[in-house]
Amino acid sequence: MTNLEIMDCELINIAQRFAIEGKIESIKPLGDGFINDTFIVKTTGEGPDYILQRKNHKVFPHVPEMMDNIVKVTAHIKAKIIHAGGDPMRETLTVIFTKDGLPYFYDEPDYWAVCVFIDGSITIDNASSPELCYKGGQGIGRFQKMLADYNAPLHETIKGFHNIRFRFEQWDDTLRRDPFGLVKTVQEEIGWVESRRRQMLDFWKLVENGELPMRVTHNDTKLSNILFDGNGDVLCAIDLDTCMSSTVLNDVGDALRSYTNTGDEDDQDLSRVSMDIGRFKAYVSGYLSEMKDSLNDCEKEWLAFSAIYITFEQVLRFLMDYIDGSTYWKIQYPTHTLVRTHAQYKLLQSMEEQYGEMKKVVDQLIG
Ligand code: GN1
Ligand code: MG
Repeated sequence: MTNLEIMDCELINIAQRFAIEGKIESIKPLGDGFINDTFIVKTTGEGPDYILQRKNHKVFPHVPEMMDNIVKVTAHIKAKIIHAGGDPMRETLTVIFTKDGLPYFYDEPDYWAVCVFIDGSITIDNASSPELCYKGGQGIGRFQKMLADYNAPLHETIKGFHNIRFRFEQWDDTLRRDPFGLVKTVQEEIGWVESRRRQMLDFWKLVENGELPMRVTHNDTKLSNILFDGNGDVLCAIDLDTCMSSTVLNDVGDALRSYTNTGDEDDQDLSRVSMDIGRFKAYVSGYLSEMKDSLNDCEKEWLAFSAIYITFEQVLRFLMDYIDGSTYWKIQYPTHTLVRTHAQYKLLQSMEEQYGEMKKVVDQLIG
C-alpha cells in the first residue's frame, strides 16, 4: 500500500495512539524516502508538529529493538546537549511514546513511530557548496563525539550492514539463486564487483583484527539525513534507524559518497556523475575539526579509502537488489536500481582515479 492509499482517518487513528500535544489538523506525506513511509502531522495549539513514520519491517526485522536503540542514543545525546547549554529539542530527535508507554505502535503487520518535527528545519538533497559539506562533516563529527562514551550495547538492527564479508555472502547467495534469471543480463556489472572482491575483503580484515575499532555510529549519513536550519547550519542527524556499533569510517565514507557526487544517486546521465575533490576536502575538514584527536592512526590512514569502500558496497547492494527483483529500495521504473548501480559505479571509478589526491588532502589536513 502506498502513502496515499492509506485513508487519512486510519493515519489519524494511528497518530492518536501516541502522546502528542494538541489536536491533529492534517497528516501529509513528507519527502521521498526509499525505505520508510514518512508523514508530517500538523497540530493545533502551542505544541510541536510531528513526524509519523511507518517503519519498513522487511528492511528492519526487529523494529522494537531498533526503537530501543534510538531511544537510548537520543537520551544520551540529549544529556550531552543539556550539559553544553544547547537546546535538546532542536539538536537531536525527540521520540514520542505511545499512550501505552512504548516507543512504537504495532498495527499488524506495520510498525509506526513518532518524533517531534523540529520547527524551521529543512533537508537538502544536493551539496551545492563546500560550506555545506564542511558543516555536514562537522555535524557527523559532533554526533560521533557525543556518542564516543556510550558504553551500553546496542542491537544490530540490520545484520552485517556495512560488513563487506557478510555482503559478499548475500551476494554469492543471490547470484546462485538468480530468482529472475537476470544474472546473464548483468555480466559486465557483476565483473565490476568481482574484480574488487579481494581488495575489499582485505580492507575489512582491519576491522576483524581490531585495528579499526567498533564505535557507536550513524551508518546512513547521506546528506538528506542531516537537518539544517534556515541559515544552513546543522541542527542534527536524523534517520537514526541504523544507529549501532560500526566503524567511524563507515559514516565518513557514506557521507562522502553523497556529498561529493556532482550528479544524482540515480542519474541516468553518467556525464554528470563524478567525485568533486573540493567538496571532499571541505567535508573531511569539517569532520576532522571535531574528530581529529579521537581517531587512531589506522582510522586516519584509511579515511580517504572509506569513500571508495562504501561506494563500492552501494554498487554491490544496488546490483544485488536488482538481481533479486528490486524489493529493498522503492523504485519508480523497472530498471531504477540498475540505473542506481551504474551511477554509483561511475562515482566509484571517479574516486578511484582521484584516490592519490584524496589521500594527499587527508594527510595535509591531519598534518
Ligand atoms: C537507504 O534510509 P535511507 O533512504 O536514508 C539505505 C542506505 C543507502 C541509501 C541509498 C537502512 O537510506 O544504506 O545508502 O538508501 N538505508 C538502509 O540512498 O538500507
Ligand atoms: Mg533510512
